[in-house]
Amino acid sequence: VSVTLHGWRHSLYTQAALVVLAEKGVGCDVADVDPFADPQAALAAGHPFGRVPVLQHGAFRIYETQAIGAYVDAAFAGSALTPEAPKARARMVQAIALFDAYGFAPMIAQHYAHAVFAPHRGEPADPAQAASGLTAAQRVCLALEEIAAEGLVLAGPLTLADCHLGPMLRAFALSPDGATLMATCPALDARRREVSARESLRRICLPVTD
Ligand SMILES: N[C@@H](CCC(=O)N[C@@H](CS)C(=O)NCC(=O)O)C(=O)O
Repeated sequence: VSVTLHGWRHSLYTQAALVVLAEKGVGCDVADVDPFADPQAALAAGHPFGRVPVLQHGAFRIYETQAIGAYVDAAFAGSALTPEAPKARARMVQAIALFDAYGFAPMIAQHYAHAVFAPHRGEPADPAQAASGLTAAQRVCLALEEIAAEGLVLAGPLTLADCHLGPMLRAFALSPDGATLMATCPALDARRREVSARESLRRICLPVTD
């Protein structure tokens, strides 16, 4: 049964899903869908909100990156990316959920997009967006630092939280201001470096100019 990920190589949610697939050792085709250039293509790929990624496994289609990760982890052999212990499992879900709810918009859509991605690609960037994203990112980094320092997840064995946050934190720290903020969160920053160095991320997280 074939596996296809509909996504865009610069989409960090697409990268997060690809990291899960890579860490599970699941081979997949990538169907290129740039939701910003072609919103219709993302709708056609099966995402009712016109975003990426969308996973297709045979006749089964699923969107929302956390759901894709949980499905791939449960449906395929390979090392488990979900802890057995209830507290660690709950922390993993919490880290992903809090990042999606409070982290992605300021850290990625505002700060990374306007401080790193757009300027490096010669696209219009708004420094005010970059600045307000950085301010809002402080609370998110502190919340994730508390989780990493506790050590149930974002420490020890790789979990879905590392796959989800890995490409995001790597991207955020490409900005000098982002890196400076991350450095105030030692457990989180150490984990960010460790996960960024994995073979999967080195292959999947491309330079912004590619
Ligand atoms: N909640 C979604 C978010 C996906 C998402 O926001 N993807 C971005 C790219 S990283 C996107 O497709 N944006 C297109 C748009 O906002 O029009 C998930 O978890 O997969």
